[in-house]
Amino acid sequence: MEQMHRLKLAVQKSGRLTDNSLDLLGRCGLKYSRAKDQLVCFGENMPLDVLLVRDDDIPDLVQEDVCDLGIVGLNVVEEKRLAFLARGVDPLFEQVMTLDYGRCRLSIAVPEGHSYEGTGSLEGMRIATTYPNIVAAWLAARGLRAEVVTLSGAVEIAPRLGRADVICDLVSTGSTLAANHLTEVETVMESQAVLIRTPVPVAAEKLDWMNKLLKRMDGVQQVKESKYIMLHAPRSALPLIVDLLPGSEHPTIVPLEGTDEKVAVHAVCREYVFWETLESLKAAGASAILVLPVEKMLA
Ligand code: PRT
Ligand code: ZN
Repeated sequence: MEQMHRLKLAVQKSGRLTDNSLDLLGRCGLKYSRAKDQLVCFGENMPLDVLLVRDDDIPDLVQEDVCDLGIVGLNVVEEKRLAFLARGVDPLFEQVMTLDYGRCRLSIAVPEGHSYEGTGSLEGMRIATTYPNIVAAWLAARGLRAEVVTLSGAVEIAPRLGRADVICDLVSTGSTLAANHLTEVETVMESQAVLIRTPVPVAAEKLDWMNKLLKRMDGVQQVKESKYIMLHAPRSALPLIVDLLPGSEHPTIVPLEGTDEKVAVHAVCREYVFWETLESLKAAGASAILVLPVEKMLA
């Protein structure tokens, strides 16, 4: 197939998002060849090529129309979007869907022992970050004046080096902050991997596959969250129990042999089923609760 008619999707080459992103494409049915150190994976069964690049370059590749699609952290997308706007350039990438991995938050953290009494305490401070545009917008929205110190990495040691008073960095488990004697005080944004696309109309030859890929990605997302729940419930508790089932419409109610008081309830839950939900179901009278994974779903 002609090169120009192939879809191009940018993915992080080697980092926290790489494995999940390639796994997602695999679940969408893509088979590709990946030679060691190669920058492009050629799709063998779809007219789709995967460019493996640094995550920071992904929005730019979509911006410049080198790639039609990209998978990258929302934190990077938002920082680039604000950077383009600050330069008076229209960002040419838009978020299509969240992908539910690479979750983290961009947070402000202060050195242990630093007295923090709300956002007002940040007034006049020096804040070290690799996300200067997001931090500046967050401060501006709160009418705070603080100095943003832009670093390219190792933000967590900036206070110790005297380069800043506080930091704003990505946090997932919080162990990096703890190891550096920093206390998280504000969440500036929540982030996860997202799919971005160009708002520029793609060539008709590519559009079919683009739509097909987006539908499959959506399907993979739905199935991942979905669980099949089976439980026994006293008839009297049915309304309450059905109410507690997360994201399920029209559960199946099945009579149980030998009893009129109890029924079996079967439902597809389209939201994550937490232990807390099961505990609430049990407290409402449910018993024999089973949660099963859903393999594929065709709506
Ligand atoms: O080489 P390249 O530029 O592509 O990679 P990178 O080093 O810039 O990115 P990478 O692979 O570290 O992260 C890619 C994306 O993963 C980020 O843009 C986020 O969207 C997401 N992500 C999720 C994270 C984290 N969790 C995370 N914990 N990115 C970075 N961290 C770092 C954080 O900066 C801090 O240093 O991990 C440390 C904190 O982790 P905890 O667990 O100690 O809190
Ligand atoms: Zn990066």
